[in-house]
Amino acid sequence: MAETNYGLVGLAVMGANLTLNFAHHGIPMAVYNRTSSVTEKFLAGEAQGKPITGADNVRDFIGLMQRPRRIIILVKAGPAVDAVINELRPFLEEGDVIIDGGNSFFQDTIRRDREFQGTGLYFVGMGVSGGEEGARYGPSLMPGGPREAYDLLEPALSKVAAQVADGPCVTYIGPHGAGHYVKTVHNGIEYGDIQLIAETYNIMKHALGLSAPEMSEIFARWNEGRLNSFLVEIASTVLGFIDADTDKPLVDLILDEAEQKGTGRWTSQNAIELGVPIPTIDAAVWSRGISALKEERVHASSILQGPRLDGSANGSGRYDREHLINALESALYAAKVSSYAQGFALLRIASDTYGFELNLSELARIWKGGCIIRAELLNTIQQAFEQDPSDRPMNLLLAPHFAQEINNLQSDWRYVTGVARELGVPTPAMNASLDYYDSYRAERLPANLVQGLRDLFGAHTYRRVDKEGYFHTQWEARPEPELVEAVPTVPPAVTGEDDPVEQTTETSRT
Ligand code: 2AM
Repeated sequence: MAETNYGLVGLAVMGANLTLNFAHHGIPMAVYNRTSSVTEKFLAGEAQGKPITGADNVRDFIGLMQRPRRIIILVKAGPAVDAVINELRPFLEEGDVIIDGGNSFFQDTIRRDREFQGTGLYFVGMGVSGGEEGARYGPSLMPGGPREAYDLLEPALSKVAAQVADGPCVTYIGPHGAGHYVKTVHNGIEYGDIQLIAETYNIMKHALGLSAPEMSEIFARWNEGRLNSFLVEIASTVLGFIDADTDKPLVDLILDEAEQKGTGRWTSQNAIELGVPIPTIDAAVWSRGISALKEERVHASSILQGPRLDGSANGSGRYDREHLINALESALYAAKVSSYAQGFALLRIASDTYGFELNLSELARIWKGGCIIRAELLNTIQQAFEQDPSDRPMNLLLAPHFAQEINNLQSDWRYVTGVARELGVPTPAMNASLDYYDSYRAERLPANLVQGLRDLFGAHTYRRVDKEGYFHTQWEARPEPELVEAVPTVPPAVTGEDDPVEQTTETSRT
């Protein structure tokens, strides 16, 4: 077999397909899997006739590669990654690179990067998006870690990544956990996109009583325009699929319980930690959660009332079909832009917080191909963030192109959310996107009253619009507390977050 520097550990679906992708591009591969029968089967099957060799133990596997070795690990995220690293470590030599291509939690990647520092070895945490198909024919790759390790990998990664008009869908993301962090947020954005598409379908279904094949055609038409994207395209495919056994649209036979592997939740958890609002992704996460409560929902549907959801609104001619379909297209697009604005705002803050040095324009570029959220819209996002730092929008909604578009679309957007409310069709993500937009553009929010309430019950202080400083007010004349006899068994007061705290700031009593 030809000499190689490249190896891969973990021959499940993603690992096997990525190996075939490397080999297809003329990069010989060494492979290893914990269960050696999997390796044997792969070598005798799909890998036949290709420059792929394997070993049934780590020592021999390492011996198949020249230095500096570049070993991709594609095993289940979590302890398995550490187990594989520990197995490989004794055999690695100065300059070798380990690349974790799984869906690892970015804090684990930061820890592993730290553990590799000073060892002469390199650790790269690489997000891989595009599923099985992407891994085989061109994924979007998000490698993070030491720059010099990336430079070593760049020629091969550029070949195996998806290719778009302005280059391969790979770039150096940033140090330590940057790659896995960006992959996590990518998945969060994907959750938002999927939920928005599902809600749009649901409104269409209930307001107009359209069949799945009819809606398939509408999504196909939308895919020709500004909504052009992989997810809208496959929404059309799924809605148009007829089940051979029953001759019914398959989508109508699929149980309405959405599952999740956790990356959407990680995105929400991290955003909460950083105090960055990403309500559309949050809504997508909890929507999957409530969908999983199928039995409870079925029970509740017979007790809790709302408008009838039988498509009869269409029969009554309540909504003009063409008008509503066009408005739905506008609403889906506007809601998606708002969701991306949130996602990119999170990336910007996280980049500052964790020192990821993210280039937002480059992220939009490498998401244009290979990955699940690939879409026409990313071109415009890439351009918006390409500006000089002084012209770069703080928030995507402020990019002149998007601001103008949304200003024009918002009446459709409001109409659609109104229709959903009227019919009792839940649209958490669509509403969250609109609420984000309305909150972000609000010169004044009711947080003044929030601050007033907090100051009354907890002396938390507030600031004023007309004077500098922090203030506390004695809001009401309190009766003198009555003296009570001391009771020996009174438990200590539990201090909650919003209980009074010691004032260190300037306060003024009015
Ligand atoms: P296996 O075939 O031996 O189970 C997805 O589960 C991939 O990760 C599989 O290739 C699996 O190997 C591998 N994997 C899971 N846990 C592992 C571990 N602790 N050590 C090594 N490989 C592991």
